[in-house]
Amino acid sequence: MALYIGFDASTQSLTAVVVEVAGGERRIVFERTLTFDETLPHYGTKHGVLTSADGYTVVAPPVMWADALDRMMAILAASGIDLAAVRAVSGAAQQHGSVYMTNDGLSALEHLDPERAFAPQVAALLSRALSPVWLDCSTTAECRALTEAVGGDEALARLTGSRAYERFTAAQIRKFAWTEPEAYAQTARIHLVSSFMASLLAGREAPIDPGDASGMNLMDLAAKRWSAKAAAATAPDLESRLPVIADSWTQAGELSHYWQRRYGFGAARVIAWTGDNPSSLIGLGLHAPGQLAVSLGTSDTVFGPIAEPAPDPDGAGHVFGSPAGGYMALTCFANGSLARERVRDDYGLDWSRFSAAMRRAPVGNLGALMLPWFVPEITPRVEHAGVRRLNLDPQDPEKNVRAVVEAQAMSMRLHSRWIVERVETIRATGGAAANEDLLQVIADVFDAEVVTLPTTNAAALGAAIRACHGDRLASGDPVTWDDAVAGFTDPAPGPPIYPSAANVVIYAGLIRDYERFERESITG
Ligand code: XUL
Repeated sequence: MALYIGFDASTQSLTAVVVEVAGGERRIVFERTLTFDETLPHYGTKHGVLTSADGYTVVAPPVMWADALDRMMAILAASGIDLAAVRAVSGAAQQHGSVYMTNDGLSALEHLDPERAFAPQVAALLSRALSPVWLDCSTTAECRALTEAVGGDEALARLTGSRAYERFTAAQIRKFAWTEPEAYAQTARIHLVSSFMASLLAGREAPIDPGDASGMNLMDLAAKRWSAKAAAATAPDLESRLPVIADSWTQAGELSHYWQRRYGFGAARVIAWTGDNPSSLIGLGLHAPGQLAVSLGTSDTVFGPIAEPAPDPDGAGHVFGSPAGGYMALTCFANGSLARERVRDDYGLDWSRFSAAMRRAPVGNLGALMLPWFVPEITPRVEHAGVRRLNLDPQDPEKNVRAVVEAQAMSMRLHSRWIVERVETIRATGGAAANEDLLQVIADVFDAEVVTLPTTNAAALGAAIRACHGDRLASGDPVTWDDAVAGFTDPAPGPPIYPSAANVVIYAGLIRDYERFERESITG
C-alpha cells in the first residue's frame, strides 16, 4: 500500500488530498482545506489577497502560503495517516503569481530549522514580501511594452501561447524591475507559486513545469524553453533569475530535513508542482482532445486538452502545457465565485437561499441580462469594473441571482468555442460544482451532460495522481496516464445532469442577445 499527497495552494485556501494505492484499489483517504482568511487572519487578507484601494493592484504574502503548508503538514502528521507509507507528494498552485528570492535565501532553503517556527524563516528567504497574484490588473503599460518588443499580439501568442496579459508573470516582473530596481537587483530567483511551494517541500530549488511556465508569457511554447527574446523584452538579466523548466513528472528532491524532523515524514519524493488548472486537467481524467471541463472556483475556467498549440484566434484564451505532455487550451473568467458571492451577499442570501431564489426565476429570465463584472474582467477584456444590467431590476433578488449564473454560463460557452465547438459531456469541478442548480444552467446553455467527480478538489486530486505517476516513473515502474487516473476520475455515482430540451431552446436564443450585449458593452 502506498500513499500520495496532493496539495492545491489556491487563491483563497490550501487543500490537501491523500490517496491510497494498493494494486488496483484506489481511494481518497484524506481531504482537508484551510481557508487563509479564517485560519491565518493575522495576514489581513480578504478572499486570500490584499487589494489596493483602486482595485488594480492585487498581492498576497507568500509567507502566508508557507505558513498554511506548515499547518497542513502538522494536521497530516496528527491525522493518523501512516507517514512512512507516503511515497511522494506533489501540488498545484494558483497560476501566474510570482515569488522573489535572494541569493542567501536560495542557500538557506536546505537549512530550515525544524526547531523553529517555519513562517519567519521563510520570510528571510525573500527579496519581496508581497507577491503579485493573478487578480492583479495593474500592468497594462507593461503588457504594451512587452507586446511591442516581441513584434505584436500574434507574434507573442504564437511564441508563448498567449497575448500579453496583466496577470501573466512577465508583465508583473517588468513592473517590479522598473519600479523597484534595488529590490530587483537583490532578487536572485523568481519562482512561481507552484515552484516556490515545491522548493519549500524539497529544501532546494524545484523546477517550473511547462504547465505553469506557459502562464508567464516567457516560455517558448513549442520548445518548452525560456524564450531569450521574451525574457530580454521583460527585464534586465531575467533569464539568469528564472528557475529551470523541467517536465511535470520530474522529481524535485525528497521531503527536506525540516519536514522529516519536525513532523516525522519519511524521505518521500517531491514531484514538481504545476498550475491549478493544468493539475485539474489530470484530476478530471481529461487527456483526449475534444473533451471539456469547467472549474468553478475563485476564477471560473473552461479548459480541455488540445492536439496542437494553436492560439485562440480571438486572443482571449491561452494555450498551456499539459502536465501529461502535450497541450491544453483554457479561457479564464475573473468574475467567478467572487461575482456569485457578491450577488449572494448583496441580497442577504446564503447558498441554499441563493439556489431557491434562482429556481423561482424563469429559465432565460424573460430576457433580463447581467454582465457581472464586479472586478475587471479577463474574458472578455474589461478594464473598468462595473456591473451592467439589461431589462433587469436591481431590486429583484431572484432575477439577479439567475442573471449572474446565466451570464457566466453563456460567457463560458461563447468563449470556449475556440477550444471545442460542441461537446456531449462536460466535467465540472471547484467549490461551486456542488451546486446542482448552477450545473443545470451549464448543461442547458452548452446542450451537454454535466458530470462531477466524488471530490470537487480536482486540482489537489490531480496533484496526488501526479505524485503517484512521478514516483512510479522514478522507481523504474512507470504507469500510463490512463492507468494513473483509473479509479480516481470516474464520475460520481448517480445520473449526470442532463440538458433539458426546452431550456436548450431558450438559451439558444438568449445567448445571441447576451453576445450582442457583451459586445456593445465592451466597445462602447
Ligand atoms: C488562469 C488563472 C486562474 C488562476 C486561479 O489563467 O488566472 O484560473 O490559476 O487560481
